[in-house]
Amino acid sequence: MPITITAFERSPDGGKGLARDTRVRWALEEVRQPYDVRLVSFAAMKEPAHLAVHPFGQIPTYEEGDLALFETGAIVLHIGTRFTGLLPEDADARARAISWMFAAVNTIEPPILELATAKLMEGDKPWAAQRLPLVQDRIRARLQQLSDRLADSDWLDGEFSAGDLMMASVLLRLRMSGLLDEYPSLAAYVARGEARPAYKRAFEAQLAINNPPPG
Ligand code: GTB
Repeated sequence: MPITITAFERSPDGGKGLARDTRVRWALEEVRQPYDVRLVSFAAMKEPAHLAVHPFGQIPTYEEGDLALFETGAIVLHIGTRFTGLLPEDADARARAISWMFAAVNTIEPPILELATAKLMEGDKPWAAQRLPLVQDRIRARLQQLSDRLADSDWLDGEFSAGDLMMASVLLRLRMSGLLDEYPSLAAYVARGEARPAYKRAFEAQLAINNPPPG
């Protein structure tokens, strides 16, 4: 069944791969499934046709036959369940990988999003300078715990899994803030993710749309 995902017509990051379609592309590349991309503008995201697939009017979405999904955690979990290569066969190992996926979107990503909000949407508020270090410290607390758990392992639980894909994707967003580099083992962990051929293909595919070569 052909797979179609949606992505920004033009991502605000100009092709840095930070929009969330990259993690879905990465998952599809890991399991070697071809996919089509439907590009949507900010205006089109709020139109009924897109809202029928994504109730919150966002990207990415995932369509496969009659199945339409939103939320990257659910999409990557579906890809990992439907195809081989992202989730361990062993039931317990699979459950642990799924725990890491939830940890990525439910425990690590929220304070990272808070930082983006604090900088982009609240930066001009009189209390912004006081709030920012609090938000940064909440992120640091989680990064320290994650770094302690990762220790000197390559991946969070044995072989690379969808748990690592989600975690590395979430951490990538922190790089520009400098916070990731405060935790060298996590910076190296993210770099290992980025070095995977599947990630590189996903990154190049989104770059081709968001920052096409001239001419
Ligand atoms: N929880 C949802 C999921 O994981 O799928 C969140 C989806 C989401 O936030 N989508 C964003 C969106 O559609 C794009 S990825 N926003 C438009 C809207 O809400 O109207 C978030 C994003 C956007 C831009 C950058 N960037 O430029 O660096 C990074 C991340």
